[in-house]
Amino acid sequence: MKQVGIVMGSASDAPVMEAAVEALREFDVPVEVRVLSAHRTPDDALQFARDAAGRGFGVIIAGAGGAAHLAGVLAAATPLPVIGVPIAVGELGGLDALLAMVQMPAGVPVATVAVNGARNAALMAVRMLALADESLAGALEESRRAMAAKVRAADTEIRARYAGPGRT
Ligand code: RP5
Repeated sequence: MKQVGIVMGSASDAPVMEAAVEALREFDVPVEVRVLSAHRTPDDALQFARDAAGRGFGVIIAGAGGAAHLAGVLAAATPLPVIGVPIAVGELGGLDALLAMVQMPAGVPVATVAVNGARNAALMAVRMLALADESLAGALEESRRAMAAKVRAADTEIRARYAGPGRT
């Protein structure tokens, strides 16, 4: 199975990005987790992106906060899909990172998820890999069924909790 690269701009991003690692582990998708900074170690970031397809990666997830250029820089140097996770740090609460990631120029796409949306980034990566992996597609369907079952159980519980006479 293709692996997923989970890249973050700083070790301080790890508490947010761990949700992506966890979600991918739920699906037994192999991951490599790195700290590579578009600003502090740009050569390392570019080298990782250039080598990624040849090393068996299928998708790269990139999380960064503030002036978040990491996902865009990686996307510039690889044909692989790059999913960006804007991380909430500092005075602007993640809006800075969200806008930096989502406003990519035409020709270099970054699929940006919500601020701190690392789990959804991982689930998007699973959906991408599942297109060419039947067993992963089956696991994804099972997980979607389990999620729906949980919501239905919550619906049953909430309906029972608030059932009773009321004004019509
Ligand atoms: C970004 O700056 C990193 O992705 C991180 O979110 C933020 C702060 O980094 P540190 O100063 O904590 O290393 O490049």
